[in-house]
Amino acid sequence: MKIYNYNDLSKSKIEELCSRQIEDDKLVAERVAEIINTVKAQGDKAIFKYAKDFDKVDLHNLFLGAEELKAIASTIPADAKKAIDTAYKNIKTFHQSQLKTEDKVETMPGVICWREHRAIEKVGLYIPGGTAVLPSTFLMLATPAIIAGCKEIVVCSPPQSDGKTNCYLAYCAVLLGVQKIYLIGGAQAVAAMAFGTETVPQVYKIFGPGNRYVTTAKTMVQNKVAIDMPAGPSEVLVIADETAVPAFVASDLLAQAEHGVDSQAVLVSTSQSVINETLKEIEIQLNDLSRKDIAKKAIENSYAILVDNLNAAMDFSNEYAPEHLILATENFEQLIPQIYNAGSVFLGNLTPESVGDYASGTNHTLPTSGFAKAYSGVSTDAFLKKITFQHLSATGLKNIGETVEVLAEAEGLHAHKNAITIRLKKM
Ligand code: HSO
Ligand code: ZN
Repeated sequence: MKIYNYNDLSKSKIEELCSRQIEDDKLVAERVAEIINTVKAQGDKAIFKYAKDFDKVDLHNLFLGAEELKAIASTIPADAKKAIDTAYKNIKTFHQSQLKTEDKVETMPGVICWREHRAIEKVGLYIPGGTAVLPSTFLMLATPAIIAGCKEIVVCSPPQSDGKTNCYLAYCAVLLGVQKIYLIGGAQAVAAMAFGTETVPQVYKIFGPGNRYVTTAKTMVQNKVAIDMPAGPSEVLVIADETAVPAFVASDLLAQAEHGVDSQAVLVSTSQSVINETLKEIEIQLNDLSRKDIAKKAIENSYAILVDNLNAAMDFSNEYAPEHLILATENFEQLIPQIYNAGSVFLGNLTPESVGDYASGTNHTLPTSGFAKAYSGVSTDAFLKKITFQHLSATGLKNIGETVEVLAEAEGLHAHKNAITIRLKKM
C-alpha cells in the first residue's frame, strides 16, 4: 500500500488517485454484443447453449420452480436460516420505512398538484452465483421490490455445476415468496430479461451486480430497459483519526479487499501512527484469510493518505466519492454535514461496513467508481416511479389562465393558448 502526504499532492495527482481503473475492454464488449444478439434472435435455445458453454451444465429446464426451491431450501443449516431471517427482518423494516405518500399541494387557489408512486410492474434481479454464494444480494434486491409492489419479479442466477442453485438462495426465494429462480448467468441473463425469451419474461428495469460481462451487458441494453446504476469494482474509503482502532480499520480495509483484486481500500488518516499500525495489522490479519491472495493484491493496489485534519480528509473523500465511507473516529457527528458524495456511510469505531453488507437494514447495492457524485444506492425508491397529478377547479382555471395564455403567446404556440381561452369563454 502506497502512502501519500495530502499536502504534497498536486491537483492532477489527486484526480489520478480518485480515478478508478475502468477497463474499456473491447473483447468483452464484442463478446457481450454477440451474446445479446444471439439471445435476441434465438431465445431459449441460446440460453441452453450458453449454459453448456459457460456454466458447463446441461439444463433440462431454465428455472427452478416453487417445489424444487422448497426442497433445496430445506437443506439450509439452522444457523444460516436464522441469520437470513434476522437480516431479512432488518432490511424489510428499513425499506418499508421508505414508502411514503406525499401531500397534495395547492400551488394557487384552485390549482392542486401532487405525486403518487407506482411500482415498476416488471423488474429483473441478477444474483451472482455459481461458486460465490450471495444470498445477501437476493435479500437486498427482492425485499424493496416486494415492498414497492412490483408485480413481476424475475430472478436470474447462474446454475451450479449440478444444474441447481444453492440452499441459501433457495431459502431466500422461499422466505421472500419468489416462485422461480431462472438458472441463467452472465450477459445472457441480462439479454434474456431485457428482450424476453419463450420462457423468461421481459422486464422494464434490471438490477444487480455482476462480473464484467454482466455489467457490460447492462450498459448495452439501456436503450431497451432501465438499469439500477453503472457498476464497477467495490470500494471503501476509511477516514481515521487518533481515536480510531488500527486493528478495526485494518479489518474493514481487508473486508473490502477480499471482494476482488480490483477492489479499492483507501485509508485517509490524520495520524501517521494510525497509518503505520493499520498497515502492520493488515499483514497480521491477512494470514488468516481464506481469500488471502485476492485481498493481498487488492491491498497492493490501494493507498493511504496522511492529512493535516479531518476537514482535509473530508475534502478528499468527497472528491473520491466512495461507495462505502467509514468514519473511524469518535468525532463522526461533526463530519456528517460535510459528507457530499458517498454511497453508504458507517459511523464510529463499532460500525463496520460488513453490517451494512449483510444485516443492519441499509442496502448494499451502491454506486461505485465515483458515481456516488450523482447516483443513490438501491432503495425502495428504485423500484417506484412517481406520477404527477393535477386538478383545477373553476377558480383555479381563472387564477392560472392568463399566465398560461401569455406564456403560450410568447412561445407562439396558439393551440396551447386556445386550450385555456376556450374554457375561460365557456365559464
Ligand atoms: N460489499 C458488497 C456487498 C457484499 N458484501 C455482499 C458481502 N456480500 C458491495 O456493497
Ligand atoms: Zn462486502
